[in-house]
This record gives sequence, structure tokens and C-alpha cells, in this order.
Amino acid sequence: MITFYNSHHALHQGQFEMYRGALVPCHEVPARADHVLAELKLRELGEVLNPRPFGAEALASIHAPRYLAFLETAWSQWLALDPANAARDALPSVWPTRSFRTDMKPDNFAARMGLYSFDAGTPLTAGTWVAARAGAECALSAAQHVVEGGRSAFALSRPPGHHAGADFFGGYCFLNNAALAAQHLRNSGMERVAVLDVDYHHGNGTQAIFYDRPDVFFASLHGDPRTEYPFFLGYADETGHGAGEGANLNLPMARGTDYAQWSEALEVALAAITRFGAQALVVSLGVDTFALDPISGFALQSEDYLRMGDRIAKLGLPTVLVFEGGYAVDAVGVNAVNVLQAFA
Ligand code: SP5
Ligand code: ZN
Repeated sequence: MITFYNSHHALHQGQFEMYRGALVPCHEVPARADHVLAELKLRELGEVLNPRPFGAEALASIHAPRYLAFLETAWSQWLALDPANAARDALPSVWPTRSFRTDMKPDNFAARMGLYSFDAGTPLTAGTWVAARAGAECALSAAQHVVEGGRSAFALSRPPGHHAGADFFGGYCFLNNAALAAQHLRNSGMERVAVLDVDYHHGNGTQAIFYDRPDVFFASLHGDPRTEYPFFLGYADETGHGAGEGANLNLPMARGTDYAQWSEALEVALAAITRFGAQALVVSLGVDTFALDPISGFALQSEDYLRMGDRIAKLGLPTVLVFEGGYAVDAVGVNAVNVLQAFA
């Protein structure tokens, strides 16, 4: 398995996220990707390469121009408010919920942060833009590898991506790496592409991006949004809209779900992807389904990730795997690389 590694990932390093009225240390930390890289090298799983450069138009294939312009300049806007902000992350605190307008381009920085986000758990830091852009290039490079005939490729990057929409960040995500990879496959001549999201949390950003499209199938296995983040999307009755009707599949599961139950949902998702006739697959590979994950509620064990990788490989599709969540930091390397090793 070839890996495209984001060597700039640690430039994104949030200090705190909002939790129950307090700022608590971020769960999404640089050590996560470091552990995966170390485990990949330990098992000699294949080449680790820098991504190729991609231009602004590649990002604009998924993300809104005004959102990209905001992300690129947000840190300097934050510093312009107060030089002392250099030592502080930017977090949103006000949002345009129902009855508010979202067509404005506000002058106020806090208003811009709220307009382009959906939670207070996703700090924007000095290096967020550079890290996220390089991560997107990893996902695009992995997709390009598959376009050129590679069986599979892994994008090892953070911040993760699947919660980010066309014009918003949240859930520790800024640019939707999986969506960018899927779109790159589409642009390169693959007519039907599937995204399989196995992160514990519903991939609301990816779903929203492709919800009305018939050419990209989105299937997600996740904690039931009635109790689990991101709460406001990911229900089983979301099946796509308009031309995209039938091209979205949500398989929410209760807290406590183990691999025996989880793998039944995986069979449902894989059967749907096969029926859809996908020519290539993008996997949003979160390993926060692990039993010891500090913010999640499933019960998968490290060996289960070998089974997962083996089963997904049996689909036989050219596959791009994109690293997403997983917060049991010491186990993230073993669990993610178990999927990759079994796949390969
Ligand atoms: C990519 C991804 O996995 N994003 C997950 C975002 C989850 N954000 C909300 C998490 C709230 C966790 N609070 C629990 C703190 C316990 N100490
Ligand atoms: Zn997650």
C-alpha cells in the first residue's frame, strides 16, 4: 500500500475545544498521525511519499470560493484583531441558525467564523490552512495514484475531513479530503464512485456535498445521531435528494455495538455499493470505533480492523483510503495500519 503523507500536519495544532462549558485539551492531536506513520514504517507496508501539488481549482471542485478565501486568510484576520491572538486559537461563538441570513459576507471576524462553521470544538490555528491544504493534496494524490492504475493508496493526514462541507468547518475538519478524492476520481473518467465512511461519527459533510448527485454513492456506518455527534444528520431516512435519491445510505448503530453487529451493517453497505455499480471506492477511515476511544461508544477490538480491511478489499475495487478520526492515541497506529495491512 502506497501512502501519501502530510508532513505539514503538525502545523495544525489546536489547544482547546469547548466541552460542557469549559475549554478542554483537543482530542485531535498531531501524535495521532505520528503513530500511524511509525506503525506503517515498522511493518514496512510500502512507500511513504510526499503528495504532488494541486492547484486551487482542485479544492474548488468541492469547496465554495468564499469559504476557501476565508480559510486562507482567517489567521491573519485573527491576528489583526489583536497581536496577542498569536498565542490563542480562534474558535467560533455565534452561528446563523434558523431565521438568520447566510448570504451575507460579514465584516466582523466572529461573524465570519460562525458563518463558516457548525461547532465550537474545532479550533482554527496558525497552521490550519497550510496543513489542511497539504492534506487535501495527499487525498488528491492518492486518488491520482488509483487513476493511474494503482490498486489502492492511503492518504495519511490530519486535520480530518468528513465533517467539513462545501462551505463550513467543524468536527475537527476543514477540507473534505474524501470528497476531494471522490471528485478527482469522477473528473478522471470514473463514472460511478462510492464513498464508504467507517468513522464512528456520521460524515455529514460528505453526505451534504453529494446528497443530490447520482454519480457518487455515500454509505456511512456510525453512532446513532439521536445520541452521538454530529446529532443533526446521519439518520436512516436520509436517502438522497432529487437526482441523488437512492445514492445515500446511513446505517446508524447504538452505543456498545461490537464487530459482530458492525460487520452486518458493513455487509449491507458493501452490497449497496456493488448494486450501485461503483468503479472506484473512497474509504473515510476513522478508527474511533475502537472500544477504548475516549469520545466514542462502539466496541471494536484491534483484531477487528484486520477483518475490516480484508472484507473491504474483497470488493475488488480500486480504493483510496483517507485517514479520519480515532482518538485512543496509543492504539490509532495499530488499528489504522491493521486495516491497511489486511487490505493489502
Ligand atoms: C473526525 C472526527 O472524528 N470528528 C469528531 C468530532 C467530535 N466532536 C465532538 C466531540 C465531543 C467530545 N466530548 C467528550 C469529551 C470527553 N472528555
Ligand atoms: Zn469520528
